[in-house]
Amino acid sequence: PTANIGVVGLAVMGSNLARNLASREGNTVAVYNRSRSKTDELLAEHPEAEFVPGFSYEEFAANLQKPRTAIIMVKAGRPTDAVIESLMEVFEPGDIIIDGGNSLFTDTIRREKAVREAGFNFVGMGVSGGEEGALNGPSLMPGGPDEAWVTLGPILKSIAAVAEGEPCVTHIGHDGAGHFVKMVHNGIEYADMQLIAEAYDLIRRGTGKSPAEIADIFAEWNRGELESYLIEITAEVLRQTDAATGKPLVDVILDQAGAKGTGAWTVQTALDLGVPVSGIAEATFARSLSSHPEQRAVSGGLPGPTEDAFTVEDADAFVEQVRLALYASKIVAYSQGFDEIRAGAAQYGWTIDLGAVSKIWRGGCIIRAQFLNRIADAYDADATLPVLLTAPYFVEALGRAQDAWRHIVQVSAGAGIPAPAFSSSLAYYDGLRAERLPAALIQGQRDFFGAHTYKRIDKPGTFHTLWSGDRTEIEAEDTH
Ligand code: NBP
Repeated sequence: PTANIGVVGLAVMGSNLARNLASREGNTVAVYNRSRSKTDELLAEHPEAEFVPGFSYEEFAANLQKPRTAIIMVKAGRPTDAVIESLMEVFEPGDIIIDGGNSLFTDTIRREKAVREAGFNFVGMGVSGGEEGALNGPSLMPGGPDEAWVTLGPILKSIAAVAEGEPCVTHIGHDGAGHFVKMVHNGIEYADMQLIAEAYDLIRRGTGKSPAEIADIFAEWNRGELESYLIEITAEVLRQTDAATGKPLVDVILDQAGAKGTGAWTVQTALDLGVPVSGIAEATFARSLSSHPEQRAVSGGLPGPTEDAFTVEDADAFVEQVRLALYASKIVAYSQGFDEIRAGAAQYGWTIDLGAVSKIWRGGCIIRAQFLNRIADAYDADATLPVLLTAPYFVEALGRAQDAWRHIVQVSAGAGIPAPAFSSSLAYYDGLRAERLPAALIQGQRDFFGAHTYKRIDKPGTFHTLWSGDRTEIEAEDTH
């Protein structure tokens, strides 16, 4: 056996990852694909790479040094289970099976348990950055046993993206921790994209600037605290002209956003954990709303604001207010995402270093940004920070932005321009700040119709008012 690492599944992600591995000093890569043609293609197109092809699972296993270490890059779901089962038949105890696909973290928890009980090591690894990342340096989020990390760590460090001199990979935690963090990463990506889209829409409709002019604004923003890959590519998309019509490309693209489901997973999981990720949820729902042409077709005639369409007196000032609203909302969205990771770790018994997570997202992945350094600083200063946005740096930034943020939310509501992520982020912020919430009234209602009881601000215990009797208060069993 000559290979120190193997890849199963040679579609676009697997073949790019295999090429990345093969290009690094010290790696010899065993490759296998169910249908032979993909393996033949990879070998023919990349004679420079030191691949050791196998044409059966037996051959693939025989080509690997022990402990055998294999990364699976096949379709998530049943195909991944099928490959794991096949590898377990030809591997030996102590060998390491890594799932690099986009698996749901609960599947990873289930698989890790089954594979471990059979004597193997199982690593569920989030891989971010798409095809380009897989080839040139992804952000990697492996979860699994410490034992596997000893062998795997150096290999993964050799292929990961590098940000500020550090490889974008860290051992996230046990079993499903890596795929969980990758899921939340994708959810944050949804929120970030929606916020940028709202900013563009408000500027366009408020100032009448062209997409090309707005591209210049985003390019300018990319030189400041918003510097990020998503802001950078937004400028490029807005600047693109359609060859067929001569119009801005953004004006000929159908306004229905698709989704592959990881945003929905993030929100579903947050609901189960009781974590308000309103920015991610609104972003996911906004894509859903856009994708219902039949509903939108019958809704165009709904009455809008009776006041005249909004006029912006000072376009430069307005653009700056939108920038501040975007930055503040982005802080909220990331804070909520990290809150979900914190809650997930508590629920599933993972120890996750949130600062390390923010650092490995600085390169290779879609949400790579300057901003992640500020998050790392916040967790460096206080690793147990209960709410990320209460770190001093963010408090200052939110304080600086909040008047503009409130103004933009008012203006968008007044003008009838939807800004669900801007406004829900502000509502979350004000909800956190509130000294008293109307939740007291909700507890009263719950006690009225369901005897769900309430606690008092002035003494310990659990209480119930005899609503259908004489309305006196009695001490009650805690029925939560
Ligand atoms: P696909 O998701 O399109 O899967 C195709 C591969 O799965 C082929 O190699 C195919 O083999 C193999 N496969 C299937 Br389908 N069923 C199989 C089975 N029962 N046994 C063995 N192999 C089977 O490939 P991809 O687009 O390269 O994505 C790979 C993984 O990476 C997925 O989980 C995907 O969600 C994830 N992904 C991540 C990103 C990202 O940005 N992180 C981007 C894209 C994809 P065949 O050639 O014999 O049909």
